[in-house]
Amino acid sequence: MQLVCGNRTLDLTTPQVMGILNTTPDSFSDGGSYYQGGKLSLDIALQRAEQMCEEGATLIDIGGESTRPGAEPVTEQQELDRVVPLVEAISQRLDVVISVDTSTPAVIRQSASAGAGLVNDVRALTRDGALEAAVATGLPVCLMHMQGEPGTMQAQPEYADVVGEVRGYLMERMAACTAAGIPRNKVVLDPGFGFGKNDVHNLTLLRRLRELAPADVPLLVGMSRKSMVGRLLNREVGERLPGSLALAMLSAQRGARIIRVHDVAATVDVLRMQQLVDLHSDVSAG
Ligand code: YH5
Repeated sequence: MQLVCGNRTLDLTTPQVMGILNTTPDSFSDGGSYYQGGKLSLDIALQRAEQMCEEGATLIDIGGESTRPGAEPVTEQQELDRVVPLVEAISQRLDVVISVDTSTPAVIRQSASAGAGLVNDVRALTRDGALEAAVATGLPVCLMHMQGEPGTMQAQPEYADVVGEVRGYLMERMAACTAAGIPRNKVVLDPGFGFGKNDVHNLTLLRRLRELAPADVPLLVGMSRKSMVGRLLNREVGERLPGSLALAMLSAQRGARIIRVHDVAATVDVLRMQQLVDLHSDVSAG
């Protein structure tokens, strides 16, 4: 299974690691890591991107909007200022697929011009003009499920059938994309762990991950350092690596092709070990 991301092609036969590069000043998990004197430092962010590549990330996800409840809403110009220069700097220097975590049409268009290879939208291209912008780039898209809106989505998430509803939404958004001109082989689907889901919803979606997408459509998952790890294991945000690694392995085992994480080196090790076991568990190799 391959994904053509602009001028780079990802081989998804083995699970790939997407490193998170958060350019918001107020992120809960890695807040303001790349700020110096209150200003986003291109140099520091670039160094972090380089490090994640050396550690084995084949995608870098750049986000400029915080989806955490209570976060300051970001203007289009702010998002452009945070994301586009970084996309440009990374694409000129590093051999990696750049993913942009955005719902904003102008950010989609200008990131693509600056060298992005994937459009990652937690709103699954539902904003006015977003689908058209994505079509115009010719890039693959990651469509994520979310119940509600970022500010309030965790208040009271409810489903009659969480797997059926998430799958139904993802199939509907994929159909909207193919109808608009994005071919099926350029669609990635994501259940959106923690986006309008309680712990039982999240665990059910992980356990039944394979039911969420057709076998030929790759799944992306993101659980790294999220609150579900915090609640399930009673861990503060700085103590969530072991839980996050376990979730990375379990999702790869259940068919996830792209794993979105903060801790690239550790995740790459875990996935490599899993691959080695699979490789040597073949009956004929016994
Ligand atoms: C995702 O799952 N998530 S932003 C809270 C945390 C830690 C991390 C409380 N963008 C996803 O990473 N894109 C985000 O600790 C995403 N899938 C895709 N495709 C939230 C996030 C985070 C939130």
